[in-house]
Amino acid sequence: MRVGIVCYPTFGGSGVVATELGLELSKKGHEIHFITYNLPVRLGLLNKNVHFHEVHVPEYPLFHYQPYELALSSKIVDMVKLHGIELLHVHYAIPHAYAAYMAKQMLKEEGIHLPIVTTLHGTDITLVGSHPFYKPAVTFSINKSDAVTSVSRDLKAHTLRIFNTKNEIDVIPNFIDLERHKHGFTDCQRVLMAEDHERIITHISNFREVKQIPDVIKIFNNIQKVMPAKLMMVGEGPEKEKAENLCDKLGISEQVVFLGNSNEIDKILCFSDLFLLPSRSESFGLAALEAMASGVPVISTNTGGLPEVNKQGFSGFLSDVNDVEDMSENAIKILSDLNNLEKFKQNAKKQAQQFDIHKIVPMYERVYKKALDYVTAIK
Ligand code: GMT
Repeated sequence: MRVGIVCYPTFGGSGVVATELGLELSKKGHEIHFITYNLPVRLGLLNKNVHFHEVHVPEYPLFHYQPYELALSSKIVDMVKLHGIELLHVHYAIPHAYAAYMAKQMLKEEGIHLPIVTTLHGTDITLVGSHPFYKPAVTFSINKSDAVTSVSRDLKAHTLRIFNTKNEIDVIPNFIDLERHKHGFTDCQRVLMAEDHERIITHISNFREVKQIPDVIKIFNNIQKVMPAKLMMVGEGPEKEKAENLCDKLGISEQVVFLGNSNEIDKILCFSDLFLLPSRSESFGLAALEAMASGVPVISTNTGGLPEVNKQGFSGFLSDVNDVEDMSENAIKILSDLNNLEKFKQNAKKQAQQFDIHKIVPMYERVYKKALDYVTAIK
């Protein structure tokens, strides 16, 4: 099948899922066309099955806001016509599902019927999409999609609660390529980061408020009072400076390394002992799944879709949002005994197997087929 994928090309989870999905589909023989404003960060070399079409938004002084969705819908129309794209899969409702609908209508005028599959990722529903400024447009875009998927049962329930949706929503969880996270101890350059006797704690995110970055620092502060430890902070975002200041105030700056954005997440996770994700809201928590696939247990909150990913007392522990004391105690419980730590590491890997890319991607292929059949039947 020739599939167009629209996504954010950044380090965010939705862009990562879209890219990994496209790459896996291309290995299965589908022809994939990424349509977005930059080369997606996890997209390597392009080949006969993987194409990238950049959306340009010309600057014009009259526009206070440059009209990205206009440029995107025009690009979709052009690429569908040029490459014979048969189905469009948009990741993140805003503004992608909206632009896709416009493209679909323009193509219809020319007798081309393009099915639209929309995947809801989280903040497009829970934070941004439910804002009164966007809600009517998001509701409309969801209802006009030919198929809608959400990355967790919780996100589906959330969507049904706050939007007047008429469409069926298929839950397709995020996935992981377990082969990529398979590494022997010798592959891990642990010595570069910490001494043998130090435990390595990791957090990866976009450093937005929703990630509760100060809680990450406070939990680590409690851990390092009990055992020698280092904290790896991976990512960039608005809360980073505040985090650096908090480390300074707590006198732990020497033990905290801010690594910035990284394309080598698997290498960092390879030498990590524990992953912290104390988010206020999280539709799935792809970063936690990536950690588990590398055998890193997870201390998280119990919000949103996290209980569908991290299993209490097995792959890690879950606590109420902001319960720094409970999360610190659980972290110390896992880390203080090496046998216990090893058991949690093995369990984390086992739990990640549920989300094996080879189990999940066929679910998307079934949704594509359903959307294609539906559009063919009604045209
Ligand atoms: O918050 C992020 O990490 C970025 C955001 C995005 O849209 O890229 O992530 C959302 O989608 C991910 C992939 O489906 C999920 O794993 C994240 O849980 C979700 N973020 C939130 O719900 C806050």
